[in-house]
Amino acid sequence: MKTVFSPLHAGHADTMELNSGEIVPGFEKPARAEIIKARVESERLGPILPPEIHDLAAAKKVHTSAYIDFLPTVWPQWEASGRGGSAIPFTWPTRGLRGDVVPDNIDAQLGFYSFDAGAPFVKGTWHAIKSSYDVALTAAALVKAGERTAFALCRPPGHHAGAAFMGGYCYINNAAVVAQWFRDQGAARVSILDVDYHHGNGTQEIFYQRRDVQVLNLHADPMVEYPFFLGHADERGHGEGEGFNHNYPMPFGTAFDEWSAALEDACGKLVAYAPDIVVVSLGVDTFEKDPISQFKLKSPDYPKVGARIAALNLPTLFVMEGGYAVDEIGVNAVGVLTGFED
Ligand code: Q9C
Ligand code: ZN
Repeated sequence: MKTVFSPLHAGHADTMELNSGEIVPGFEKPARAEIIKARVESERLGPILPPEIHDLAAAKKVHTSAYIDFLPTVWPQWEASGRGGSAIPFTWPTRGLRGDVVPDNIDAQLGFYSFDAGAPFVKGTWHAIKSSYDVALTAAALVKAGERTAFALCRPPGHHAGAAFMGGYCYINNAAVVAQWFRDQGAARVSILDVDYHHGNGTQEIFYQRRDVQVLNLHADPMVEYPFFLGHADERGHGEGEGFNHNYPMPFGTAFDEWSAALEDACGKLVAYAPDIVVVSLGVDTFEKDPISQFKLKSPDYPKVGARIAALNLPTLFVMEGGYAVDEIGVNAVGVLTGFED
């Protein structure tokens, strides 16, 4: 399997985040992608290719044009306001406030285009976001050209980003971008299988009223876990999209037996939908030692996940999402991929 990777992710570094009452170094850090890349090499998964550079047209098919145009302006606006550190929003246009006017102030704009304080900007953030997008589209093109599978080693991740919001370490929704791109390249139906520990709220929001992209989400119950405000089992899609969104919320402490039963059910829904292509939002924060998560998957479980996805016997693009147990992130993420190929 070919991997697409860009070193430009590394400019998105030294971020800060609010965690349990303290401002701490960001969990979503450059070592994540570097360790996965090193494991791709040591396991001889296949060649590692640089991304082709794309314009932003494909991003604007799933995000609003205003949101995408905003992203490259953040750091220049922040610097012009005389500050360093991490550009992080602190106020949001919640219920009862005006959500229809984009203010001139950069702090206000950050709140306008986000749902939380979890998508910080530093100097290199925009170029990392853009490289992650280029990585996803380049890997998608490999599958379109006839490869059975490919690995988009994206960083930053994407599944929390919606049509007009960032959050949860995510800015451009890479999985949504490539799903739409496959549709535009002639795929009749695309399934997105999101196995990240957190609900892919952005992906769900983008496709909620559509039937041409099926969204299957396995995650921690939003009653008790981030992102909290989406991801319940009764969210099944709306309008034309009704019946094409499937959520599998699971309790803290979920181990592979229970988790794989949900995967099995999701695979049944996927097969019934008969997509032309599967996009896997590949998070490995389901791991028992993940520092911000509460599931109990073990390293030997990940190849089984890959094998189950391979048994679908469909062209499959893996798009990297979360996973914060850095020491084991390479073993676990690449474990899914080698399990797929075995
Ligand atoms: N500061 C992904 O896995 N956690 N995003 C908030 C800890 C946010 C996770 C509490 C987790 C976001 C792509
Ligand atoms: Zn996650």
